[in-house]
Amino acid sequence: MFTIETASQIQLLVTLCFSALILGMGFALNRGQSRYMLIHAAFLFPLWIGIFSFFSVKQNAGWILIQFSEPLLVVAFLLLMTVKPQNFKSAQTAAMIVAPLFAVVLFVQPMLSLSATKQYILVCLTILVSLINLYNLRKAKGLENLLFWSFLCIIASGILGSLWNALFLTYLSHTFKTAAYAAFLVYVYKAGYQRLMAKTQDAEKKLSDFNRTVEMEVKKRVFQLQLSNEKLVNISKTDKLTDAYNKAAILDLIETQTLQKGTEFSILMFDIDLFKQINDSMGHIEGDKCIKKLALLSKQCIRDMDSLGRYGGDEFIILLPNTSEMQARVIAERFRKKVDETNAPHFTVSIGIATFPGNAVTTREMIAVADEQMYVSKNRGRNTISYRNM
Ligand code: GH3
Ligand code: MG
Repeated sequence: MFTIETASQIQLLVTLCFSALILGMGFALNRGQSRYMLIHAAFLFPLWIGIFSFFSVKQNAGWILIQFSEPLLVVAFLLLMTVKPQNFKSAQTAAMIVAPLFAVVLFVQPMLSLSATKQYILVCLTILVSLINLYNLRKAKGLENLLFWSFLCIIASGILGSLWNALFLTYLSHTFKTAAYAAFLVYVYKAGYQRLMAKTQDAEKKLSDFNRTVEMEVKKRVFQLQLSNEKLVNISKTDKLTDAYNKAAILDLIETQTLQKGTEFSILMFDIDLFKQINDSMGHIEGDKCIKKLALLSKQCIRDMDSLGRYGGDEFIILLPNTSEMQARVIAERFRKKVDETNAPHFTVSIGIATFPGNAVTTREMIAVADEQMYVSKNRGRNTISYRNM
């Protein structure tokens, strides 16, 4: 290991420690962002020279690091300016770009052996540019403030360290340099953390947007499924030819009525008279039309709360909730007359009435009574209504 005086040892140690910290933190907080990682990679160089200098027998490596530590930091500043130009307005940008150039020349000048006058001019220019920066510093906001302070400290460190050869000034220079590194380190940490937070928030927003879209899509699908389910249920309950309930569905509805306590309801069972003759004389297609017409007439004669079902062939049932036998007789008679008015072809119906609970108390019994009364009507010469006396 080479031997250098205490002041330089401190300077080397500060440069090494901060380079390692900035490098590590920059890489950790900016993973995946190649441009920022490249900037922080600038600190790999002093770190490498520093480590190398400890194991080198020559003094050169340590000296090179000491000489170039400030310019390296300034280069990192410049790189940051190029990445975030929107944060630096024109005047500030100009100052920030010109100042580092002077700073670089200032730090390199000890090796150039300039004359005293040229050194003096250089120092004056550096001070002037630093003052411009100081003025800009008042306007800088948030994190950029830290960068300006760091920059001023490094300029001050350079001026103090390279012009006069007094020991206390050397230590003061190192103090400024340490402050510059510390401010830069805080900037790297805060800016990296902010970017990380912004990235996380962005990812969270995208995730919640995605979740909302999925939720809406699921709701839409569920609604469509419910609709098609309802359609399927309706299809399974409906008679294709007449659009009335089919046998199973009308029996279910009657069953539901019988289960209600304290209710009274009636059913009308009816069948086209001599329908075979219509089929035989006019054909099945005309026969179908008669069945359809009968269903239509039935629907016109009943209330919204009533239900029409096709029991089979030319046989139908009308369910009349909250209807006594007397009321059912009126409805049945009105319906019989309406059918009797049909023409081309003219046909009639025979109707049987059953009332709950007077005639029957179960679905099966209700059907049996209505069927029995319908055949009573047939036997009485058709085109009539029949009911069992209670
Ligand atoms: P009744 O007065 O005793 O009822 O005499 P009917 O000739 O009407 O005798 P019945 O009710 O037993 O005959 C019903 C006929 O209806 C028998 C069948 O060929 C016919 N039929 C059953 N379903 C259909 C159908 O969907 N369309 C057509 N066109 N005819 C049908
Ligand atoms: Mg018939």
